[in-house]
Amino acid sequence: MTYKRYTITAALPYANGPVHIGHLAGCYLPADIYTRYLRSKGADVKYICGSDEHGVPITIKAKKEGITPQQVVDKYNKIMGDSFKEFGISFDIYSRTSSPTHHNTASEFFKTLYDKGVFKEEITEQYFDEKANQFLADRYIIGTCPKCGNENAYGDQCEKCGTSLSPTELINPRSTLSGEKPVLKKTKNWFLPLDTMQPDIEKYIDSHKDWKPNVYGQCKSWLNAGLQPRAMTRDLDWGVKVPIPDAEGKVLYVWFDAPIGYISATKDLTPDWEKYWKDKETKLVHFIGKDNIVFHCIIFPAMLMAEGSFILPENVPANEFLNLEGDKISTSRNWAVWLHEYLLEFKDKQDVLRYTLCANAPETKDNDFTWKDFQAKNNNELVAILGNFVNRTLVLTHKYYEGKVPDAAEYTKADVLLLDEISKYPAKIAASIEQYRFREALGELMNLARLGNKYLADNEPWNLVKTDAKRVQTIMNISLQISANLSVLMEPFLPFTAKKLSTMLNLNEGLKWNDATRTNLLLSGHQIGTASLLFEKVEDETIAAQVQKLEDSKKQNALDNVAAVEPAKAETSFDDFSKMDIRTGTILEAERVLKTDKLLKLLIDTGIDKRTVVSGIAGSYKPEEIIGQQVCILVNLAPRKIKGIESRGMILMAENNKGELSFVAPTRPDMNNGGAVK
Ligand code: B3M
Ligand code: ZN
Repeated sequence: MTYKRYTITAALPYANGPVHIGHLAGCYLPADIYTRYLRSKGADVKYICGSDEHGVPITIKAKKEGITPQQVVDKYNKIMGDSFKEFGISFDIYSRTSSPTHHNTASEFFKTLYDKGVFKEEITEQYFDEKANQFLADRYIIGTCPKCGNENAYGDQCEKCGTSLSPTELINPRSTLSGEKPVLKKTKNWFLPLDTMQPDIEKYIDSHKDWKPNVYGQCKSWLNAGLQPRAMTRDLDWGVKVPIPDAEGKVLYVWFDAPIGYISATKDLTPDWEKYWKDKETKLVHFIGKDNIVFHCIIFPAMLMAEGSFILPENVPANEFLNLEGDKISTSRNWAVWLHEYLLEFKDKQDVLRYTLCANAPETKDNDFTWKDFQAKNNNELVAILGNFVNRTLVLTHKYYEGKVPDAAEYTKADVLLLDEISKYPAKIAASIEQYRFREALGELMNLARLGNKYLADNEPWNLVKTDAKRVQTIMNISLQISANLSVLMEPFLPFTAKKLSTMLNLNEGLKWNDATRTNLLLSGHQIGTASLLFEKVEDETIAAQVQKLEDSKKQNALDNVAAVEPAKAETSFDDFSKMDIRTGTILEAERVLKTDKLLKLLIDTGIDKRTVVSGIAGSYKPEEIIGQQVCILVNLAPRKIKGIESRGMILMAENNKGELSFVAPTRPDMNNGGAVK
């Protein structure tokens, strides 16, 4: 099917930190290439984005920085928007979900579904932090993932295995506000009945077997597991207020409002927004990262279906993750290449990063960004192939013809074949782009530059010029045509370089993609501008400095981790301390306490007596490995019943910042049991 227009979206990034290379490679760059290509084809296309300013990630950040959520989003909306612009990410609009348009649009959307009776109203038990006096939605709660065992899974999703979760599924839940174990408390929320909608969603997904295997596969696995109703409201105070009676203190679930953000942004962009969202002849494509698949492929389409007047996403080309030097990119560990910092080192080299990230895009599997590879791609590909070809062509044109395009006197057979091959490149590159295979598309673009490079190397115009000036004219004419075509075709990938090259060639502005099927964009006699290098070599020292910077942040992290100790306790008196009777002792027997993960039942020789102590150390020690272990034991602690066993005393343990325990024990081998610890 052919489309009249395109609505292209890239995931709305949370406005809680600056932009790094993982963001760029994940969706903004591929979506930008796709959009620029469509524009070059003359298509009617809108590239929509903005920042996601609701949800727990924002309020958590605000708490950390000691400012209000509004201050957080104001700060990062600006920083992020600037970074995108600097890297040529050509959004038609970069909006934000805190805008009035968005609040209205999201409210209306909810209200429509509510009035249609779509939601199931239900009182359920939700986790509540009594200390913080707050319900714990989504990222306010962490615990162990029931699917993969990751101990730090969020209440809405496990980032390790990608499973979407609800807080009550977490094992050992804890509040990220206070670290406390939360209690369950009743509250009313509104649920999208994904269970009853499953047949329609299934039909929709099944009609898109053409989606990338990772995307289609994830959707199928959710469907196979059976969809569950999902709450579309939250007991929180930051977000879009739930626009119905009886919903005091509740806001829309961030994943309900955020995708509607694409619609509100389009409204902010054009009064004609409905064409881009409601006309069947519009192709809607969402570019996202893999952790957002369920929301864009199942939940948002379900919302759109329930509303009834919108088109559905035609494709959701999600990328996998980009790692950095073999390690997961992490904002909190400062393990990232930040766009604004990159520009300080590599001024005017946006395209080098765009090139590297596209050439290495995590399209089918997670991929790694390394500085060594960045250098290699720049030096061996951009400089040695593309830059070298264009530079030789332009320099020779100035040298031989004072910068005027020479006449192509006569084509050889090989020339004719070459020209024919060149004319096929727009279709070749387009085919890859249209299948969202951007690395492959970029590879084809470079193949065109390689053709040019080889043509010069094979024909050696610099030697031939002494004997066959006429032939050299043809060679240079063809090389110039290839350069012109390259400038048109590289635009989606390397927009800054494309601009530079087209200025150097003094090309007509407004050349379109299909013009590059011609091999006569430059007429003979056309005056070209001055030549300068398109790319410069990146030296070893520059790369070493970047690697060093990452090493430094690793070191800093290690220091921060050490610093992350429990706060100091209040002062105590010597008297109070001496009330504690602590003795050296030896573990005689040890066994697990049934039906518990953490507890061991120990028999201790305290020198005074032999007694039973229940100790929460099973996570760190196996019973059989601690028989005979010397310990320090507080012997005058009041007895306590633990799991029905009377525990008399407490073993002293030290804990590291990973929560692992170690005995605090005498280091001399000749310490008798019952020795006083003072
Ligand atoms: N803000 C998640 C993210 O930044 C989320 C995307 C919203 S897209 C509508 O990964
Ligand atoms: Zn998991």
